[in-house]
Amino acid sequence: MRHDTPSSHTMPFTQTQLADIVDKYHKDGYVVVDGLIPDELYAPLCEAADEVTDKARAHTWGQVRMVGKQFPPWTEGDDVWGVQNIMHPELGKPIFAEWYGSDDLLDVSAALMGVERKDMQFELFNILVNPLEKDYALSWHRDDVKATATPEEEEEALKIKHYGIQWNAALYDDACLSAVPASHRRIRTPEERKANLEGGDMPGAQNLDLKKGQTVFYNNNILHVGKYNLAVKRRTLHGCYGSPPSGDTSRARNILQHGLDYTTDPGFRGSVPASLHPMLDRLNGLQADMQGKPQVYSQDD
Ligand SMILES: O=C(O)CCC(=O)C(=O)O
Ligand SMILES: [Fe+2]
Repeated sequence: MRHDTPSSHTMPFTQTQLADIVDKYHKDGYVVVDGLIPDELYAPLCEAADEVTDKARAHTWGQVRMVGKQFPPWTEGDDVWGVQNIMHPELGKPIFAEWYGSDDLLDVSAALMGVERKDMQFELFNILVNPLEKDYALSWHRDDVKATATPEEEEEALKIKHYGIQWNAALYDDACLSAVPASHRRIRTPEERKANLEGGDMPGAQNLDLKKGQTVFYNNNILHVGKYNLAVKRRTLHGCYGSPPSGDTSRARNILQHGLDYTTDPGFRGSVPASLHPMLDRLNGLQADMQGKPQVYSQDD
């Protein structure tokens, strides 16, 4: 595997282990991987996660996910279930970019997308947290296909290649996320469609139970749901990378609605690890290309 960084870094997995991870991801639509948070970053990440969560809950940081609403934009509410854009310089937590740009995470992500590190794009990085006032649950969804899609529309939408990889890395044990294994490759059955639109039990649902330090990579078009228990501390690093072919702007519909203006600040580049520079240049190129163009986003509720 080629690296843009000095050759002192070696993969934490053998090629066979990595091939198994990639196979599992394609077959099931998700894969759980151990050991992607380096030991020396774990405690500082926990501390920084608490600090930004406190700011979000106190509304001194406004880029948050509000309880009661599943998709962006989030403008109204009190309790929060996520803190957005945690690499923003105003939050003053460079540890997040350090981990976002860490070799093992980037290497596994590149392998899962089937690209080289040099082809990757800087994208989103947030933290998902437990609400404080009451339990909260999202509804079952695919991130880039509306629940109301007809079977024909769903079939078309699932054929689209996404050039991205999404992950949740749990700083504490986290059983919030459930999914229907392998549902990223097929349209919903009539029973699943009914459960999706009307609520009730989802047939075949599986809890993606993460132990502290584990990362789940998932195709965000797998049928999935988040259920949040106010009594269980959640600090789960949640983000994605892209790998769009040159000139392909399709990632914009997934990511730009989360507000990535901060990455275009000329000072930002110098504040993140060198491993992220080419990735950031690609994102900022995309943002420049999309400037002034009407944008259709993935979800509109
Ligand atoms: O809470 C989670 O882990 C999943 C969140 C989610 O599905 C989403 O943000 O679209
Ligand atoms: Fe989702």
